[in-house]
Amino acid sequence: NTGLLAGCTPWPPEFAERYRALGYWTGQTLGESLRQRAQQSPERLCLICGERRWTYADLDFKVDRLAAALMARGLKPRERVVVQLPNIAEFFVVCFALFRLGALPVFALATHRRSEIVHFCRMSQACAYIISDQDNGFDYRTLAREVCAESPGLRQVIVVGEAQEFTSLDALCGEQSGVTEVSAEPLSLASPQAHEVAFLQLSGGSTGLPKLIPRTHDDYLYSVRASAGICGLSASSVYLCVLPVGHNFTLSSPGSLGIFWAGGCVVMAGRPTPEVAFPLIARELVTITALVPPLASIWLDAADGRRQDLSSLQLLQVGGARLSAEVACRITPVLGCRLQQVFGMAEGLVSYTRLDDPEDIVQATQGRPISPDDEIRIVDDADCEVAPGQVGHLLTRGPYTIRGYYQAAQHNQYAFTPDGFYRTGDLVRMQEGGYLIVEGRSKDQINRGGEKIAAAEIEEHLLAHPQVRDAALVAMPDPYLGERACAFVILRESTGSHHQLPAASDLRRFLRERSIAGYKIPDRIEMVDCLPKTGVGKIDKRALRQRIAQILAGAV
Ligand code: J2J
Repeated sequence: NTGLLAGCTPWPPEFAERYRALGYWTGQTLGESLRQRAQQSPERLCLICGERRWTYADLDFKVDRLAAALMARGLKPRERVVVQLPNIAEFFVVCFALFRLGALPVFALATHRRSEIVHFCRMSQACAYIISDQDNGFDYRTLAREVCAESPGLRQVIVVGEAQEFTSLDALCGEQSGVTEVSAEPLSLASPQAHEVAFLQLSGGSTGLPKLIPRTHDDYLYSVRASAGICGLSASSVYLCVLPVGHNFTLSSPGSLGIFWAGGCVVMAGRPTPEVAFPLIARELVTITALVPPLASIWLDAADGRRQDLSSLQLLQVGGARLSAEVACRITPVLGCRLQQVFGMAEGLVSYTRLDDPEDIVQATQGRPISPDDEIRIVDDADCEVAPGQVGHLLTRGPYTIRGYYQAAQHNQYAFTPDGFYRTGDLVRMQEGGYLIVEGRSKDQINRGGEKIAAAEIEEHLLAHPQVRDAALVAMPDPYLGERACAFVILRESTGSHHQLPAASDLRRFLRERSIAGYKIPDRIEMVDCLPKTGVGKIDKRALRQRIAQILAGAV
């Protein structure tokens, strides 16, 4: 079976041929790219996690052993595996083992909870779920029990650390004494083909629950290689992995995969705080890292009175949300490194300021796309191209941008144009030289300091409360996170019932009990008697955003 995974949209053949002919798609898989690197420089340091220091040969070997063990346990090519791991080295053993098997990781965030994980398991029909025992005070085994109860397709849970009733990853990898189940020899697996889907990434979402994004080996490796080139990575690059390891930015822009491609070293940061990150930068001579804007602010404030030497740092990438000019202009003076703005999306398109761009471009734009074959259209509401320099909806198509979400035929009809452009939901304008400036958003999403919240998802949760009649989630300005989430809620009169009307704190508790990621709990809840409507009878979110912004401005 050489076709794409069912439920995925292939590139039309003429595009695929073109991307191959131009050398973007090379036919190499992610698993093979690690193998190649391990054969070229087996003794080079590849991964540092706490006191553990692995070479490329170490990682390659562990990957093969796990792949063999997973196969022995019945995992098959194209089966899906939800991977929810914190920033630890095992993440890469798991990913590459799955890549080599041709099984597909589904990258959940460590902050996701039952409601999201069950959704991913069901959506992807996952047969396995891989977690750490605990992290940041949270026990993932408890979560796994709840998830198993609601996800009939799950056959196994694999745990990094203390596995309790589940399967231990260490045992599978033969790293516990007396385990003979695994073969230490690299198995000759029928490796997947590069045009096939390698994994499912998460979308930020805007309508309902987050969609899954199928990325192929060919398209992803192209974006990784090109990103590594744009960022000047080499075998001497050292990347501090600060943001969640499975996020598209951290993984591929150029991220950990870019570093592995270049033969450099990835250092895992258990927490994104300066207290954890700065000593690691000083000790491991980190050269490059990636942050969201609020973290960049925290680092700048902490760096003023720092004790650590951060002079090894050459490049700080900032992306995921709008970077303010005030923060942008402090980075080089305070941290002594270059700034790079990154505007990207898990669906594909990534745009970078270049290392040799003048300062004003770096500070005031979100860069230009990776590829000469990234097609960009900036259009009005009727899909007509706007005049040069004007703001419009960003549509894009190209060698590493998906043509459809996973098993979402209906949603794909409006998320993509008939000729295959992805509707990013971002409002941008293009400056001379092809530089993009993100001016806003048309999608119904809150970007809470880089963490995306689909309004409809949270409104659904609120509407599940018996005393909520209607709810609308909108962004409100925040000096630190850029945006936070505010819910406007209409309550039902509790006529005839003895129940008191719920307070904001009750609604928050209700949401927490539904087990959703903490960052999605509204920062503010406003009880109202009615919600403003637009001409066509939809809730007027623009009016609500204005209302909460005014309330906040008045309250200052
Ligand atoms: C404003 N908004 C931005 C920026 C992303 C690299 C970097 C980021 C992501 C990412 C990524 C922005 N300024 N600099 O995948 O590979 C908003 C836009 C975009 C959405 C995508 C990568 N950088 N955004 O953030 O899939 O609204 O990817 O459409 O999480 O984040 O979110 P996500």
